[in-house]
Amino acid sequence: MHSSTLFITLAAALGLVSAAPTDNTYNPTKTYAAPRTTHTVVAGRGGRLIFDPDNVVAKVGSIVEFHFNPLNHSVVESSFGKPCQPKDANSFFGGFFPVREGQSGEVFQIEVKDTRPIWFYCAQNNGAHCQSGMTGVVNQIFDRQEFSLRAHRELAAKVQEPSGVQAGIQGGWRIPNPNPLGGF
Ligand SMILES: *[C@@H]1O[C@H](CO)[C@@H](O)[C@H](O)[C@H]1NC(C)=O
Ligand SMILES: [Cu+2]
Repeated sequence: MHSSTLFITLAAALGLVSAAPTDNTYNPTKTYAAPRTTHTVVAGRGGRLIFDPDNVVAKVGSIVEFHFNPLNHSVVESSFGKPCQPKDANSFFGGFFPVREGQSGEVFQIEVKDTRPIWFYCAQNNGAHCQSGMTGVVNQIFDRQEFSLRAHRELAAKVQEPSGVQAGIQGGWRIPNPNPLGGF
């Protein structure tokens, strides 16, 4: 065996280079990032109708992880101009998280897929949570005050209809809390 062939064969065996690309092999056109940043948001912190924090700055590819305090909150994706309603058929919805004390054993994670603002609200109509200000945003455009979270809340306060939900959980991952001792 020629020595360079031997090297390639050994290197392939050791996983240093891939021999022939198959569907499972390393794909150089894809980004294999380091562990992703997770931004935690707590719904209902302190028994209040809030998301905390409600204004998140998150890089593309990072995760926003919603935790749920009492009593029965939810999270749905909306749009700036139409608060308390799903943005469209693909908008994420984590379902409801009834919890009497502490925090729900489950969280809802979404991925930040691009740099556009992501508006969200709690769809609990028992107490009109969204209309009362239980809304938030990821990546607000800070130099456009007309599209601020505060302006969005002013619109939400005027919504007469009940908040909308999706038919089922979608657009993210509802999973057991990966860090149950993390507080909240
Ligand atoms: C939580 O709220 C949703 C929506 O209002 C409701 O359908 C569900 O029954 C509630 N769950 C509990 C346990 O109260
Ligand atoms: Cu709520």
